[in-house]
Amino acid sequence: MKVLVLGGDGYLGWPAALHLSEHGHEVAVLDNGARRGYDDELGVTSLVPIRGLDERVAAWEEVSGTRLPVYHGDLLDAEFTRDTLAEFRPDAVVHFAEQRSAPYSMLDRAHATYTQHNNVVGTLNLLYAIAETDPGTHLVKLGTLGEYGTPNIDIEEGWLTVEHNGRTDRVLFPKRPGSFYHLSKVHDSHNIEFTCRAWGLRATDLNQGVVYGHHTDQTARDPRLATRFDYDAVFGTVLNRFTIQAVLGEPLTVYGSGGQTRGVIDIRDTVECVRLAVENPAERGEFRVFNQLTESFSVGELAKLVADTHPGGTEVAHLDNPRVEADRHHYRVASTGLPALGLRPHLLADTLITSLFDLVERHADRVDRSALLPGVQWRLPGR
Ligand code: NAD
Ligand code: USQ
Repeated sequence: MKVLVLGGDGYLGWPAALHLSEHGHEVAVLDNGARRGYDDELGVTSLVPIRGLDERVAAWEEVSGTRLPVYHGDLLDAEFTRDTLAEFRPDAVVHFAEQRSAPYSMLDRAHATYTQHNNVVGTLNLLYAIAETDPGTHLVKLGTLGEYGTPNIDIEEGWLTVEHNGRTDRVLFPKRPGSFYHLSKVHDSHNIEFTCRAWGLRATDLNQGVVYGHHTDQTARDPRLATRFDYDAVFGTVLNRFTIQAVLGEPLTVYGSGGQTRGVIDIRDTVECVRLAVENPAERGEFRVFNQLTESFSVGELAKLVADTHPGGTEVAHLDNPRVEADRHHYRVASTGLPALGLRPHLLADTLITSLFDLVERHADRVDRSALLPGVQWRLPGR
């Protein structure tokens, strides 16, 4: 299939593009470089050094013998987005290209509006581009498990059958997310569902949990193919951060009691889920939702796992939670769609954590320790 990967320079988009390419698909990537710009803005860098997009692509061509065309540009540029689809004519578009940090979206008004504008308008431009070039193109969109929040009922796979006053309907599962970033994903989901209903588009919304890990089979082949690995309190995700903190001898920063529970997934399963969704498209007019997680852990359990695996003594610190989130709650998430398509998950094991320790040790001198502590507050000042 011809697959266009949007956000193909990012933590997940890059390895997903290589995974699809390795599996025989004709892949092109699009990116506007925004993520590297946030690094400059925040004064941080990926723990693992990464090459520029064109250099990475050249390295992949050298290693695999496969070409990977690049489109440098912004989804906010509607004409560029439409022209790219018109030129490449993809069977599927995999959409990773959003501002994806919850703390970044909560920095202040400017970052909240930037996040929602970038994500919601970028996705709308893409929906129009698909409708205008080929409405049969399958959109595989990265959503997030955090769209649902932590309701006191089981979380179903996107849809919920509701009985009310003697009548029954199938409705989108009610959403109660925890940041302006997570809200942007909810708005996207509604816009995408509407275009499936109104225009007959076909889409798969992958409501993914927190990703951990670094290598995939493809990125491990050459250091020039490495994907980014964020450790700072704005872009670093929880398990990746805990492994880095353990190696540096810093306390693991558990926010609040650590009782908050999240779905998680290994980066190797992320890329495989994307392949499975691409190769098994939604029907025309269908808004299909998969919950993309393989296990659930509380933050406290993740900290304990890392502390127990690390050979040195590791301290676990409970910081005042900068976020507004429940830390005692029900959490049971349905996830049957991707296993039914053949997903065989990598479960979190101490071997993986140990390999992350090795990775961190090799690059520990690149860490700016001052970027480890959380600075972004969810609450209004003085409240
Ligand atoms: P990332 O920030 O590393 O990658 C996103 C890429 O999109 C970046 O390279 C950025 O430059 C690009 N981009 C952003 N806005 C763009 C625009 N307007 N036009 C063109 N390119 C643009 O993020 P990631 O961790 O790879 O996440 C990718 C997707 O997966 C995001 O949508 C995110 O919400 C979702 N997701 C990530 C995780 C996780 O733990 N990393 C978990 C669940 C869902
Ligand atoms: N947390 C800590 N200590 C830390 C970092 C995080 O206790 O040092 C806690 C947070 O309070 C939160 C949980 O760990 O309860 C997860 O935080 P995170 O920063 O790892 O992940 P989150 O902000 O939820 O966002 C990440 C990605 C985002 C994706 C989301 C999936 O950045 O793109 O959408 O995971 S989900 O959480 O399922 O919505």
